[in-house]
Amino acid sequence: MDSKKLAQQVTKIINDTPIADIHTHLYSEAFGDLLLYGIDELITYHYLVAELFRYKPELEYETYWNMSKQQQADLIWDTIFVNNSPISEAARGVVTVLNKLGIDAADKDLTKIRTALQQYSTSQYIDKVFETANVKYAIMTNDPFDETEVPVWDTTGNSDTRFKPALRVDGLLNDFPLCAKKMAHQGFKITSKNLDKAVITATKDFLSSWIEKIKPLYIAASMPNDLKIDDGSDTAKVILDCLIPVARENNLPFAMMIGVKRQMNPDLRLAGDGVGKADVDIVATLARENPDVKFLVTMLSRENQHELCITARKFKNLTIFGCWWFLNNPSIIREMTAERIETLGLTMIPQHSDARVLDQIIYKWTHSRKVIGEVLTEKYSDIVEAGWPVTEDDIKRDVNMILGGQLLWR
Ligand code: HDL
Ligand code: ZN
Repeated sequence: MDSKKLAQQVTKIINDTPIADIHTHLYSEAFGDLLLYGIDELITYHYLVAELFRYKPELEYETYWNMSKQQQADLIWDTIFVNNSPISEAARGVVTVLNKLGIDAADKDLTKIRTALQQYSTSQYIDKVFETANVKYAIMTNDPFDETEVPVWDTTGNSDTRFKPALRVDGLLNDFPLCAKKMAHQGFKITSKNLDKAVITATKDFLSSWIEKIKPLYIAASMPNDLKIDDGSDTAKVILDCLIPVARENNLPFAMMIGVKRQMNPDLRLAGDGVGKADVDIVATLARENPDVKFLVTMLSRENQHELCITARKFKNLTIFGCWWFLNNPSIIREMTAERIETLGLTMIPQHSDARVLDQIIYKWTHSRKVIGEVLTEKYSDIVEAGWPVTEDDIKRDVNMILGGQLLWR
């Protein structure tokens, strides 16, 4: 197969393979306003909020936060899209979504775009977006401490199989006392403020009851760049005495998302988080000490990536995934996918979308499919050049393994 044909084959197969999107912040329609979608939500995505203040440093934070959603979108649209070129990854993403939905944005008229998108009902739009993105399912981020989300699980629950649950428990690491109150409110007797034996048992019972209730595909928590598990802290106790044992007892993967500097700039609210290099030895220690637990790990710092690849080579119970958040940019996706294939072959999950707004799965996967496809083509070309035949079926098998969700189950 000559290199041009190979490139065409890989591109077609990667575009035709329905994606298992293993980490998003999307919700099915049953969750009401928790499901964000549409042009104003796209334009006010927190990535673009941070960029807005860079173009308009004179803008006061509170002035922006006091605006209506539409006013915020108008300001970002004029600033980033009309008066400048929407050339950043998050800005380009909005343009890709409009293009893929067949909406002409050339006259840059936001009112016209809003009107064009009003043709869809919510369920029609969910269908349209999933079909356009060719995503088979999106794993949600379900928080058992979220006052808006909990009642939905206690009433209608989720019946849309395109949205699959994941149990996200950052609260237990970030604010145990508050979560203790909420667990008590849900009927779990938390008898003291310290993480003593009784409190750990009650917390594990709480987690197991939620696993029973929502049937998550994994348990997840994001963790700071300065995470420590050997200091006897509450964070360490929650991870070692609650989350890992509960993952083991329920035969669920434990997803650790490491490297966040939460609220580096609180004035930016959701856009205010930063990134820091973390200690990959923690991942190695947990994987080594818990060989019967499956760890899914993504790290936020570019500087951690090569070390994480090599650590994954040492532990068969460790699968690394995604180009998370600040890494979800073509230049870094390319570098990370190449070093992962070179060190791990196909035993890794190259990407997740992290979409917060439904429409984003269109652009996040259009952009990622292109880059991952280019790297795969290069790697296939290398083995073809070395004399190894690569068939269409080989490529289909491989792409479905890394992007079709198979690895999540191993
Ligand atoms: O903690 C996370 O899951 C992160 O993805 C944050 O939600 C972050 O704000 C984000 O949306 N990244 O894409
Ligand atoms: Zn996320």
